[in-house]
Amino acid sequence: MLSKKALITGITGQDGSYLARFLLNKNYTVYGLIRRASTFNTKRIDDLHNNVKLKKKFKLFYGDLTDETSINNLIKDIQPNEIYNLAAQSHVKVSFENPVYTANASGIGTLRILEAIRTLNLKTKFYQASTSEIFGNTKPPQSENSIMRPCSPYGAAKLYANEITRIYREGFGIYASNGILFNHESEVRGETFVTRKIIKGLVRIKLNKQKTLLLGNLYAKRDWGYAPDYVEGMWKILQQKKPDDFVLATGKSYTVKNFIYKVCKNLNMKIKFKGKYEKEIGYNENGRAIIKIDPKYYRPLEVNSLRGNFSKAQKVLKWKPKTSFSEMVRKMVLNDYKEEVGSNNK
Ligand code: NAP
Ligand code: G4F
Repeated sequence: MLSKKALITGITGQDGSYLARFLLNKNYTVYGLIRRASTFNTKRIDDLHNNVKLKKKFKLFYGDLTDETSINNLIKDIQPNEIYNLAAQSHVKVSFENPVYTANASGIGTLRILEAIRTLNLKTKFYQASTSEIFGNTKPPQSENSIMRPCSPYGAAKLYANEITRIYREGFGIYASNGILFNHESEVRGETFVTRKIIKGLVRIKLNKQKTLLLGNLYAKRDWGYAPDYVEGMWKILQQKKPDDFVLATGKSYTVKNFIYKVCKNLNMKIKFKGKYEKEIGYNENGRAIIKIDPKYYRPLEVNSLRGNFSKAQKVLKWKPKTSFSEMVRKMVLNDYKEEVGSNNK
C-alpha cells in the first residue's frame, strides 16, 4: 500500500516534532514547512532530518504562513492526504506586542492553507491547531459548546482560524477539523512558556547557576497535559469519517504557584512565599529570595482559569490523556536536570 503523505506546518515546534515522529511510526511520508532563520531552528527534529534512512520519508521545505505563494506551491507540489497546521506565533504575551503579525500568521495563515485546498480542488484533510485561549474567561469546564470570547490578540487570531476552518467545512465541504487543545507541555516545550521556564529556573537555582527566577501572575489556573499524548489525539481527529471539532484536555487544573510547589518537591527544595501582589517573594530553606515577581510578565488581560471537558473526544475518538500531571512534571524536571548537569561537563 502507498504510504500516506502528511504536511506539517510548525514542524520545528514542540508539537510538530512529536507529531512528525508519531506519523513516521505510522508509515506516513512526512513533509515539513520550515522558516528560514539566521540561526539553526531545527534542533527538535535534527535527528530525523539527519537520518539517512529517512531520506525518502521525511522532507523539509522552506516557506512561511504569511507568504501565500510558498503555501500554494508546496500544497500543489505535494498534494498531501493530510495537512496539520501547527504553525503559529504561539506566545500569548508576545501577541500583545506583535498583534498584527500574530493575526497574519496565526489567523490569516490558516485561511491561506484552506484557500489553497479549495482552489486546487484537493481531497486533503485539514487539521487546525485551535486552542483553549479562544474561551478567554468563560467559566470552566470549557467544552466545544462554551462561549468563545478570547482575551488576547493571539486568542482572537486563533478564534478567527477556528471559525474559518468551520466555515470552509460547512460552506465548501472541505474535510477541516479543529483540535481545541488545552495547554500541553513536554521536555521540548519552548523555554519562554511558564512550565519550562519554572523548571529550568529552579533546576539552575538548585545547581547554583542562577540566583533568582522572575515570574508574572502566579494565580492563573491552567489545564496542563503532556504533548506526546495530544499529538495522538490530533491524528485521531483526522481519522474520523466526518470532520468535526474536539476539545483535548485533562479535566484538571492547577495554579502557576501549584506548579512551582510540584517542581520544588521533585527537586527536593523547600519554598515559602511571603508578601502580596508585586511584592510576593518565594524563599528557599536558607531564607534566600529565589522567586520574585516582575510585572513585565503580567498581561494586559489575563485568562484566569482553564479546565477542559474532553468527554466528546473520549466518546468519539476513544482518546484520553495517558500521562498524569505528576508524571509529566517528573519527566520535565529530570530532563532539565540532566541537561543542566550535562552542560557543566562540556
Ligand atoms: P511552538 O513550539 O511555539 O511552535 C510553533 C511553530 O510554528 C514553530 O515551528 C515555528 O517555527 C512555527 N511558525 C511560527 N510562525 C510561523 C510562520 N509565520 N510561518 C511558518 N511557521 C511559523 O508551538 P507548539 O506548542 O508546538 O504549538 C503548536 C500549535 O498548537 C500552535 O499553533 C499553537 O498556537 C497551538 N497550541 C498550542 C498549545 C500548547 O499548549 N502547546 C495549546 C493549544 C494550541 P520556528 O521554529 O521557526 O519559530
Ligand atoms: O505558559 P504560558 O505562557 O501559556 P498560555 O498563555 O496559557 O498559552 C499557552 O497555552 C495556550 C493554550 O491554552 C496555547 F494556545 C498557547 O499557544 C500557549 O502554548 O502562561 C501560562 C500562565 C499565564 O496565565 C501567564 O500569565 O502562566 C502565567 N505566567 C506567570 N509568569 C507566565 C509567567 N507565563 C509566562 N510565559 N512567563 C512568565 O514568566
